[in-house]
Order: sequence, then C-alpha cells, then structure tokens
Amino acid sequence: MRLSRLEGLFHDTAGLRRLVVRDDPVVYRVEEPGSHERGAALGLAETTISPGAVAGEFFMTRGHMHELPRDEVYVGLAGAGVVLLYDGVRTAAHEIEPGIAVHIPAGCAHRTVNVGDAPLRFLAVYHRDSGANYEWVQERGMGARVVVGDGEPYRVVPDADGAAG
Ligand code: PAN
Ligand code: ZN
Repeated sequence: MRLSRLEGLFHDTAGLRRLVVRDDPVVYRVEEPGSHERGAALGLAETTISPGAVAGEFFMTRGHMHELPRDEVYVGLAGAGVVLLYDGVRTAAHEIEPGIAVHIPAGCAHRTVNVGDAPLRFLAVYHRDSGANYEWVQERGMGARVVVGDGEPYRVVPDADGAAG
C-alpha cells in the first residue's frame, strides 16, 4: 500500500502530498500465507508496516470495520506498534510487540500504527467471512491519532476532526 492511496487518512494532507511527490513510499504490505485452504474458517495474514511518519503522524494501516460481527487476533512478530480499536464512541490503544497478542472484539474498527524505527510485523488470525468495510473508517476516523511523542516514544491524541485533516 503506497502512501498516495492513504490520502485523507493522515491529518496533514499537504504533508502527505509532499512525500508522495518525492517517492510515494510503500507504507505497508499484507501477505496471506495459506489463505485459500479449502474449507478453512480461519485465515492468516501477515502485515509489515514500514517505519515513517507524515508530519509527525506515524505510518499506519487504512483501518477497517468487519462487515460481519467477527473478532480477530493479532500477534506481534517484530518491531513496536499500537493497535487502535474504535467502536464509534470510544478509542482504545493496545501496544503490540513480538510475542504479544491483541484481541480485536467484534464491532471495533481497527488500525495498526508503527511507532518504532524498524518495520512492524504482525500476524492476523481472522474469520474468512469477516469482510472489511474501509468507508466506515474513512468517514469516522478512529477517534484518535498516534503521533511522535514529546519525550515519549509516541502519544495517542484525540482526533477532533475525524478522518480528513
Ligand atoms: C489485517 C489487515 C491488515 C491491513 O489483516 O487487513 O493489517 O490493514 P487494512 O486492511 O486496514 O488495510 C486485518 O485486520 N484483517 O482483518
Ligand atoms: Zn480486520
């Protein structure tokens, strides 16, 4: 997923466009090992998010709400990240790192953010019939943004203006 396809999700659209003009970096990739096993109810997806930021807002996934009420589990493999969960009212932030599992309850939109200076890799175990609604997050945002910290590794700040900056 190149940065140009994430326009409207980062707070600073002008800052995003400056980076896109320079080299339109790959923000993240998703690989799905064995996701087409016949009859499997569970799928596996491995996401790798590059280190980086747009005007101080860390690189992140688009984020989505499952179409069906399906939960999901993420397991950290490498790097340091934050998983944002948003039910439309409240936002929760969970740290993810190697060996740490994060449970995503049904009915929570989810987005992962790389807060480190190395690639963040994690495995997702999901119900294959979950579906993904990206418009839900585009319209509402995640209720919070994860930005470069002031003396801390990162800060989670309330997002007053929703998805578009
Ligand atoms: C994950 C995500 C993956 C990429 O496999 O799909 O991290 O994020 P976006 O789909 O929001 O671009 C997952 O949550 N699957 O359900
Ligand atoms: Zn999901």
